[in-house]
Formats: sequence, structure tokens, C-alpha cells
Amino acid sequence: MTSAIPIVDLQEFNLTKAPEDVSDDVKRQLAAQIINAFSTVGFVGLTNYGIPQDKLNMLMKEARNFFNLPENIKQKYSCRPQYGDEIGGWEHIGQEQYGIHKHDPNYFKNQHKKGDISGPRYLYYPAITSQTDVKPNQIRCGEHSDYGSITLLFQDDVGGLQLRSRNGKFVPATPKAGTMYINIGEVLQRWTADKLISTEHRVVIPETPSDREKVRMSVVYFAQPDRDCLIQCLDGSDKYEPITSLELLSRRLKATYPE
Ligand SMILES: O=C(O)CCC(=O)C(=O)O
Ligand SMILES: [Fe+2]
Repeated sequence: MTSAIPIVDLQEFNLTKAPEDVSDDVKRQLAAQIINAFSTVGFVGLTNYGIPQDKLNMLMKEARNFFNLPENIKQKYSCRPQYGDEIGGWEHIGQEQYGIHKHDPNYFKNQHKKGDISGPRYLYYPAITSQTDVKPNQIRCGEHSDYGSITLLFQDDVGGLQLRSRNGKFVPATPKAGTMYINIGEVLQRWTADKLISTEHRVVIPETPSDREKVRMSVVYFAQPDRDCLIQCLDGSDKYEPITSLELLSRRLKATYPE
């Protein structure tokens, strides 16, 4: 089964173009395609977004080099995910088994000015050999939905990422060369009072032995509104109680990583 994620080509308006050089028509067309993807699937695939592939390859390589370091060195960077003080660090596999605002077109941009609780996550899924102890129904990353506004997701070509489609079944989010996936998280779901849904996803162990025996790597970037931003339904519906970005994130992290 192929993935049902809509693909949007950003060639005409990507990171290499100045916004003032792009017509409103182009912006409107692209926005309509992206909103359509987010309100039906919750994921979109972007091509020609303007980040050179060799830079992304370098990032993956550096991340892989880090994960290949001896445990005692990686241990120095060990952390429990928490927000409030120090953010980020290395987390061992044992700790984690795996209505647009009408009045201000810059509304969303202005909520992400500092990026103080946004950040990347580098994921390394070890190769599975005949010696690996794989439990029945074990998966690489359990089903979950993301917490922030949007998540950018770059993956290598091993595969295994799946998203829950509207009929409840998981379908593959197949890796495609030159395609970055973006999915929405709980913040955007709250902002839009459920017009955009934060889709559940997971990473399963590949069925084919040759793929299982490969390490899988992905790099994700969680965009989270700045810590003091108040997240509330922008249609005025009060479907969700207002909450700060930091409080929402802390609640979700506490639920995921209980003391
Ligand atoms: O590894 C992946 O492709 C997905 C990771 C993910 O969904 C997450 O870290 O939130
Ligand atoms: Fe995720």
C-alpha cells in the first residue's frame, strides 16, 4: 500500500526566495494545498523546499557518528526530557522504547520568535539481527501524536514510519528522496479548534530481513510556540481551555515520561 500523503512542490516559494518576490496568487495556491493536506491527512510532503540535500546528508552523518560513539561518552549527554531548565541531551534506548488568524497574517510567525522550546530530535533505531531479542508486536517508536505546532521530519530510506489514516488504519509514510514530511501537533489542533487534526503516527520494524538489518535514522524538528505564548482556539470557540505553550508541553512530557 502506498502512502496517501499529499505532496506539495515548493519550487516557486521556498527558503531561497524572498517573500516579497513571490506573488500572492502563488502563496495562496500553496497555502490552500497545504491546508488541504493538513485538514484531511494531517501530514504533507514538501519537495524543493530549499535546503540542499548535501547539508541534510551531512546532518544525518554527524548524528550517526554521535550514536556510534561508545556508551560511556554518550552517557555524558544523557538527559530526561524536561522543559523549564536545560533542554536537550542524549536519551538512551532504554529510557524511550522505542481558522488562520484573521487579523494578523504574521500571527503564527510571531508566536515562534524566540524558538526557546523548539528543537531537533535525532533518532537512531539500531539494526535488528537474528541475535536481537525482538518481543512479539514490538515496534520501533510507539504510536503517538506530536505536541507542538508543526514537526518537520527527515528520514533515511529504510522506511517503517506509518500514520493513522482517518479510517483508523495505519498506512506507510514511505520515504521519498528529496521529500520532507511535515505533520501538525496538538498546538495547531487547539489553535484551529480541531479543524486540523494532529495525526497519530509510529515507526514499525520493517518486514523484509534486509531492511531490518539496517540502522534507521531520522531527524525531526519540533516547532513549539515560545514558552509564554497563550494557546487558545482562534475561532473564539473555547473548545480547549487556554494554556501556555510551556505548560502544554510540560503536561505532555510528564504523561509520556512519568517520574
Ligand atoms: O523516526 C521517525 O520517523 C518518527 C519520530 C517521531 O514521530 C517523533 O520523534 O515524534
Ligand atoms: Fe512524532
